[in-house]
This record gives sequence, C-alpha cells and structure tokens, in this order.
Amino acid sequence: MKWYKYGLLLSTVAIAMLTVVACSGAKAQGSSPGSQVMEKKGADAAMDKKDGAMEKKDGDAMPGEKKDGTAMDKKDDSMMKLPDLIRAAHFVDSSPTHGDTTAQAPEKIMINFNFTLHEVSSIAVTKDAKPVETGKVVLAPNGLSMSTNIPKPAGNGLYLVAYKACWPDRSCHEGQFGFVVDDMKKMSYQDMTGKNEVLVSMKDLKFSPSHLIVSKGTKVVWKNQESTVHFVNSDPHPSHNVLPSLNSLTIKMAEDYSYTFTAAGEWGFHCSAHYPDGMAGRIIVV
Ligand SMILES: [Cu+2]
Repeated sequence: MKWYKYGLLLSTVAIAMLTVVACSGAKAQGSSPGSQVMEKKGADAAMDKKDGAMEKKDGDAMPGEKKDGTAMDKKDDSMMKLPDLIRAAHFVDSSPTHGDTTAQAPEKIMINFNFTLHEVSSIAVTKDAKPVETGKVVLAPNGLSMSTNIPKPAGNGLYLVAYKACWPDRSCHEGQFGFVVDDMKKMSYQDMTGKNEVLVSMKDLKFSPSHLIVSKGTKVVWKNQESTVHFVNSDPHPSHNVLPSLNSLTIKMAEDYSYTFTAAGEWGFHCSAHYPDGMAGRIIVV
C-alpha cells in the first residue's frame, strides 16, 4: 500500500511539474509571435524612416529638381505644366537642364550620355506643343553627346525636348526633358554691359551677382572670397561641356578665375563642388 501511495504522489508531482513546464513553454511561445510582430513593426518603422530620409536626401541633392518645383509651380499658375523628366538609358545630363528657366531661347540643345551613340539618334523640340525647327543632329567626336541647333530663336514658352538615343546595335531608347524661356527673367539679371571686365564674387556658397548681362568680349573674373574651395564650371552638370572652355581648376580663397566671353547667347555656369547647394548662375552675352 505504501509503495502505491508513494508512486501516486510521485506521479502527481511529476504531472504537476510537467504541466508547469508545458504552461511556461506555451506562455513563452505565446509571447514570441507578439514580440516578433513588435520587432517587425519596429523594423518597418525604421525602414519607413530610412526611406523618408533617403527621399529627403535625394531631394536635397538635386537642385535641378528644386528648380523643377519652382518652374512647375510658376507654370501651373499660367496653365502650363513642365513635362516629366524621362531619362533614357545612359542619359547623363542636358543643356538646357530639365526645369531650367532661361531668359533667352537656347540656340543649341545638347544631350550627354555615358554610352556611344549611333547616328540614327534623333531630337525633336516643341514649344507650347508646336514643333520647333531644328538643325541636323550632330554627334560629338567621342560619340557621347548629341546636339541640334535652333536656327530661329523660338521665343518665350514651355519647351519639350523628346529624343531617341540609339546605340551601335541600333536599339533605341526614348527620353524627354523640359524647360521654360521667359524673357521677363532678364529684368532680374544685373546689366553689366559695356565693361571690359566684371567681377563675380564667390562667397557664402553663392555667386554674386549670379545673373548678369555682359557685352561680347567682356572678361568675367570670378573671385573666391571665402575659405571653401570653389570651381567655375560650364553647364550642364556634370558634363560641363556646353561651353567647354569655361571650366576652372580649384579656386582657393583669394584666388580667381577669368573667362572672356566671345560668343553671344545665354550661358549657365555653376560650382561643381556646390551644385547640390544651388551654387549656380547665368550670363547673357550680347
Ligand atoms: Cu563651390
């Protein structure tokens, strides 16, 4: 009898212990999915935050896009809308740059790529949805850029450049960009015509004046007046080739760089080191 009692007691204790273990196991299991959900939520939130931060960073890094916004807002007011930027494969940059507002109609459209173009590539320009007459498409000797002239100045309006970039295997990719010509902008350019030499200072990550009008043959001197190193580069960024001779080396504090403008037209320039900060300007040569 005693043995039986002890056996019963022992098995009761064993069952109780097993129950406790099983219960705590279940409890642990039960809490596990909960914590997984919480962890996932945390990760999602972190990812969302990261995405947000990345978007913001992208936005900040592209002054072109910022300019887009401005141009778009402005054009929305006057019932015109800047077209979307569509980058064909291997597209690098263009002159004018997508979203630019220029005071004068460009005489030349230039598009740069990082792959060799084939001569069947094409460029079509419209202003306010009407075709603009353009010259023959010319490929650069290195095959990395194509351009076309606009022989008759087409005036104010919203321009769309639609292009077909074709490669040596004759496959083509389509792309487009837009810009605005508004001669009222000229009023915000500093008139410095009739001078042999004009000074543009580089200070506080800005050119001053940033927008100016000079006469043909004027020597423009850019002087760095702060400790940050600057550059003067031709648009577009990063190809710097619409006016290839307008490109400085590093300009340190108190140093300067000069360029004599001989060709009439409107020329965009920028500091390639501070392009993301919007350090850019335009010169009209008359
Ligand atoms: Cu700079």
